[in-house]
Amino acid sequence: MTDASIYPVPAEWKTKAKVDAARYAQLHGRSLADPGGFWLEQARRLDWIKRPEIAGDWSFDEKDFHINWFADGKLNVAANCIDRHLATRGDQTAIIWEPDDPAEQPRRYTYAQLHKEVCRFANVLKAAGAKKGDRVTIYMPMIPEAAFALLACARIGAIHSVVFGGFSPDALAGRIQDCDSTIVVTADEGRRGGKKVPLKANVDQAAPLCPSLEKVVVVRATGGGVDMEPGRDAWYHDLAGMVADECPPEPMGAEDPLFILYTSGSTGKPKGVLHTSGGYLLWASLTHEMVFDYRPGQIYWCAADIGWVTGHSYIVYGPLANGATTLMYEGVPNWPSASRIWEVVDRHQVEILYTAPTALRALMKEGDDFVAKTSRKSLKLLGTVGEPINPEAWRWYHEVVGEGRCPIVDTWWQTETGGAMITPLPGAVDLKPGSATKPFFGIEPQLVDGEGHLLSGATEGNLVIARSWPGQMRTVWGDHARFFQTYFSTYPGKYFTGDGCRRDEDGYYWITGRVDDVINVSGHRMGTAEVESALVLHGKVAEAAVVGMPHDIKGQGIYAYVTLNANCEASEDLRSELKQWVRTEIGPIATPDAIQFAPGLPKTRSGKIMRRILRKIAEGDVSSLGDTSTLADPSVVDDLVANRVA
Ligand code: 6R9
Repeated sequence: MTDASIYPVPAEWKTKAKVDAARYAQLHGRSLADPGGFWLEQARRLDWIKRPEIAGDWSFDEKDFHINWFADGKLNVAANCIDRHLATRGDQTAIIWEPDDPAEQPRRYTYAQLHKEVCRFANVLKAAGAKKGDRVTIYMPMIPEAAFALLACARIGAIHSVVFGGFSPDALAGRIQDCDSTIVVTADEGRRGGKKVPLKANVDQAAPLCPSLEKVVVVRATGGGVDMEPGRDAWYHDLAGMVADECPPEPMGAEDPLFILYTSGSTGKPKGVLHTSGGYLLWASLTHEMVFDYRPGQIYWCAADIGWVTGHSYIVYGPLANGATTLMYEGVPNWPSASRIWEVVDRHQVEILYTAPTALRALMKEGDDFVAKTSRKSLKLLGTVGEPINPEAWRWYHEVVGEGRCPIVDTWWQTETGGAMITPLPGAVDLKPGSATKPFFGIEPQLVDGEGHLLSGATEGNLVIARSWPGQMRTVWGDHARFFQTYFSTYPGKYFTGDGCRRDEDGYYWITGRVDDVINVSGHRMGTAEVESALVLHGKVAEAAVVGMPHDIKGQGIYAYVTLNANCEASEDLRSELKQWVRTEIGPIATPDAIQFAPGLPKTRSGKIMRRILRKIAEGDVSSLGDTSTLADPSVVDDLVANRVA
């Protein structure tokens, strides 16, 4: 590591930041040495109905497997995000909403207005039959009502399950069925980059597949025409007109569920990651304040979608728990032009911007002029999340976007972790482009080899977390055995992240990417098995194997090897048809970038597909395929190499 690749904490951050290097060392040290004391103290940042007297109570061992935090505490998450701010900042803006189309006016909600909106939404859900513990699926565009819906669930103790608006009717149906949702909240249509997304029509397709579903509440967003099924469907505005705008928050145990969020894993079926109330909110709020050095009054923008965990923790729960002004953006980064993000920054005087490397790479490609013609003077801090950021994109973000003045917090975390885990604190840690740097308070990362041996010093291995933290997921909805199996059985006694990681001589962590069968496409997790299942559903496909391949913008692209049924012809038309097929089955983000027709796949004699070989071929690295002698038919490899899709 040369000095040129280290970006020291700027002088004014050293003195003004909430946490400097000495304080970080002290707090991190104490969080590990006295976790009970440390976390009970931190828990005071929340507004408890009953303050907890116990912090973590957990064991990762199979015999005694359990994870609880603040279990004797009682609180309501929505009251923490809204009610407790009313006395001090009722008239402060809580949410700024920036519409897809820049010609339209933004909307603003103060905390007092947010209170009314959320109470009304909560009463609508109650009127639709929702009770504490019921599951409510939220399939919404990025409009303020999406945030209201989350908070309304939290207010009445219903468990929300947000399904990304880009998912297909089938994917939506699977997620409604898995948790037996009784209510779906949706909108007539969504908008993204000037295009309409038929959300209600998708719900209509999914609904017949979902026996648990009783009510569909439809928010009017675009005014586009939709079919309403009498008895099942109701307009939000009709119901809202009939209910009060006061709704007492439901007292919840700290370990009562807050939400389910489905995420891809190594197997075909998405997992319902369950987060609970107290520990999750504490984690979202503490990390939001410390990682972004957030101060009341600052305009903060996390440019994620509410359909992903980043939107949950860093658009809604973390910022609102901290009384922040959080910006919600309906659109995409490159429409109507590649200046859009920077224009929104200027329009709202955004001080903190948090986005994904894939968006940065896409904008970087358009050239610096789109950035240079905007001011960006308001920006003080930049953040990234979702995938490893390549140093080139990091430097562009730092030099061109931030004009060298803004630290970049590269935050490594997962749906499962609830919030940031390995991340710089901007006043405390010198930055190295591409490294998520150091662990947050309470986090003890370790690197292990394939056999689970602990590796020390500068080294590379599999990233595990050696102890529980408050924001940790608590179970896979409906399948606790799968929770243990997925995360705690590979390296007994430790949480396995599924990521590979390098630690350098300064103790900095560098995430190298997934080591399981998950690929990271534009910061979105895709299980290769999910794409494979979708492909084999097609009548002409006998078998499919999917791997990641390097992609300039997306980070990783999807490369599919497809074996056709006997007497089916490979053709360009079939290739496009299969791409469209996967798009319809799962959603646009799962569309394969390359499809190679393969008469045979490389299998071991026991029938296991050797993905290592398929990955190498997809990467174009055919000189080092390694040992192929254990294959049942080594000759298939020559055919695969010869017919690689460039
Ligand atoms: C928050 C979120 C989690 C996976 C994770 C890792 C990758 C996320 C990263 C990063 C390198 C970062 N990842 N942040 N890799 N540096 N700063 O993205 O959650 O959608 O569950 O994805 O994303 O591979 O395991 P999720």
